[in-house]
Amino acid sequence: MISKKYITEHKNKEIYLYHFKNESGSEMKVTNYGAIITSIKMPDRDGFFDEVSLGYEDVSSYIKDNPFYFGCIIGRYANRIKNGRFTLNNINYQLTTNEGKNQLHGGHIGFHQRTWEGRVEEDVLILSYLSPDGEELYPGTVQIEVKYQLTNENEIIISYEGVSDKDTIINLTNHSYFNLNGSKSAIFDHELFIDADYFTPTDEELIPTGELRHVEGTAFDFRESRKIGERIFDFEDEAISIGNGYDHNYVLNGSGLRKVAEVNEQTTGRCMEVFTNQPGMQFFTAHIIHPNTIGSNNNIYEPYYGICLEPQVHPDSPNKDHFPNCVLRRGETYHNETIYKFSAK
Ligand code: FUC
Repeated sequence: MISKKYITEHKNKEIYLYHFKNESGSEMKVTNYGAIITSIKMPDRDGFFDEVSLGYEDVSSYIKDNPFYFGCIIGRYANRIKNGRFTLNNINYQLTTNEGKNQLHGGHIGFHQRTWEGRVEEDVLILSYLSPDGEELYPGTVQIEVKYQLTNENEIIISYEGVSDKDTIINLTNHSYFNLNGSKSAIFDHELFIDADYFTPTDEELIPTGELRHVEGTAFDFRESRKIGERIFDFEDEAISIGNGYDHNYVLNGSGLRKVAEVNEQTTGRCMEVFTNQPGMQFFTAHIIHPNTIGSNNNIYEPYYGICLEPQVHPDSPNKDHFPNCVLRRGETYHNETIYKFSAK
């Protein structure tokens, strides 16, 4: 069931909070400002419901500033594009730049700071946003639709579609920070499995060098589930030191909609599986969260309090021929599907 509550007006548009509740009693809240998931409540092994995603209590906090990109949809291009430049159909494009000379997460005003149109169809919330030609200097007017659903099996299904009137590039993701221990401690003891043999190391500016590096024998090997904290501060590994922990894109094994990751938290028994049709996934351990950040439910966050698992195409794909395709041709439909499935053991 989805109920809708009016919150405020922002730049002449109405902002709502949509409250999802399923038959198992699990809940999710989403606002049409930034298409942000503001809250996810899931049971532990004793049936106790608690907050498993980082966020703020009030929607107004997100409108004021969401510096860590809690819960939002990122677009048009998730992660970084080197120098904010790319070439498509022999035309050189210069995008806006908002992190030094590079573009991060869509530029100055990304999709996470836009107001989306919302409509509810049964148990699905459909959020749409029309991104005009030239927005953040991207080519093409793109019609975006993001659908959010919370099933009775405790799956959060996010499906994305986009259609452009000109050839362009696109890479959408959701930037939720998960913490299966009720968002009450750092994520070092969370156990992680990622089905990937390779990751994409970066330079100091977090732009992939183009190398696909095998995870074997490195701190990046999560092919067998193990605690995130085990090697997170292996600073002799240059990649760990650049990312201040993990801030890296994995080259996911397989293709099509498949299981790519699993997180387990032993004290609560909570488990989250990730399924996606995307070729890559950014694994980020949230060192950027400011100490003493006041989050929802009066939780106080510190650095390393969340895990982002952001299915996507690899960062800077527009400038790397051997990286997955991120070009959306005129009239074609972009389709991304990602599922976060919760359970307790
Ligand atoms: C992730 C990271 C970035 C950035 C951002 C807020 O996607 O890859 O480095 O800090 O989130």
